[in-house]
Amino acid sequence: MNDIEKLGFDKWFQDKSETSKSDSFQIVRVISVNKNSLTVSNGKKDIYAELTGKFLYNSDSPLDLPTVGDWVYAQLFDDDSLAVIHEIFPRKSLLKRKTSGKKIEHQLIAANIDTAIIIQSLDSNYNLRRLERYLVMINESNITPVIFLSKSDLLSIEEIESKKNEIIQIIPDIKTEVFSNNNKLDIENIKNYFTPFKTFCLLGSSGVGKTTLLNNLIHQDLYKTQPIREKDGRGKHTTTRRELIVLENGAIVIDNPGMRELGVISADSGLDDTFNEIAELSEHCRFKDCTHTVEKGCAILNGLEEGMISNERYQNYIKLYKESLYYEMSYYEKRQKDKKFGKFLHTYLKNK
Ligand SMILES: Nc1nc2c(ncn2[C@@H]2O[C@H](COP(=O)(O)OP(=O)(O)OP(=O)(O)O)[C@@H](O)[C@H]2O)c(=O)[nH]1
Ligand SMILES: [Mg+2]
Ligand SMILES: [Zn+2]
Repeated sequence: MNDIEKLGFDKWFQDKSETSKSDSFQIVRVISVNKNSLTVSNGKKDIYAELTGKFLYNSDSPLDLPTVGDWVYAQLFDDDSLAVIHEIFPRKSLLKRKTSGKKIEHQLIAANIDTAIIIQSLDSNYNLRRLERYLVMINESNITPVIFLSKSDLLSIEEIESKKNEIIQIIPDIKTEVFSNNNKLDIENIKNYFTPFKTFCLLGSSGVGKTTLLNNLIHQDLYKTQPIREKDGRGKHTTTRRELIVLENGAIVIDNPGMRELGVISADSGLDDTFNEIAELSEHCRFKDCTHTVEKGCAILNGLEEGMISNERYQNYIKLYKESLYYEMSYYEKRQKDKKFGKFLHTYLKNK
């Protein structure tokens, strides 16, 4: 196995590499992104990197810029101490969120992730609706999600069981693991998730213990952690940049700053995957453009009535669905006549 294969450059990428480019450039991976500079790695060392002017000139969206986890074609100078990035390699997956505000833009979280680990602490951070939001974001991106519930040392066994069961009922097909960063055995168990040469990404609110877990995985207090605020139990946003590191077994892990909010979501497959029991029913709605709010013959409303889907799930689905439609509206502002949205808005406003 060569150096970049050890950094996660697998067959999928090999098949996408172009000989003309790999002859003139080196293939390196972005391991951290700061405001004005990047760090890349060729598997041997970390290299300070910059983008070519042409690159910047040609990018008109944040999606065109390299993010942590990206593979790029670069030229190396000065004894491999400076890299100039020419092009981003095709991405196997991309984790992004939409920032709300007047103009909707994307913020990139990480690229080429195999598994996203959503961490919630079992105390005040635990929240099923937020969990669903994370899942929608991950499911949009063709990445396998797993759920880690941290700080089990703060709760009784009964409390933990009941929370875990709540999740399993709603999200049965995603692996859910309970652990405490203070328990060595738990950490040993959690370690098994981190398979060599695959890329993992730690997601979750500030203060849930992402960096503490990372420090546990590398057996060193290398990265900064901080106690949560006493008055509201929230984290202090200790981690401020995304960074990729390689564990001793070869697994690749990206720590992330805790997210304040997940932003708006789009009505891509993510929503349907996360609410698949609802999405499946929607295929049986009488009308193709059913908004699932008032229609006669709506299979979802029927399912709700018959108790096939829970009211909580339904409410959250509709909320996210609305959000996603709103997002699409502002994105395609010129296409306001879009039938689906027009109808939705019409029925929605009428019934408000
Ligand atoms: N009791 C308990 N405390 C924990 C556990 N894991 C982490 N902590 C504590 O929670 C606080 C926050 O941990 P961090 O690892 O900094 O949290 P983070 O998720 O990296 O937060 P950001 O970097 O701000 O996104 C620290 O004081 C940790 O010691 C755990 O399993 N049990
Ligand atoms: Mg952190
Ligand atoms: Zn319907």
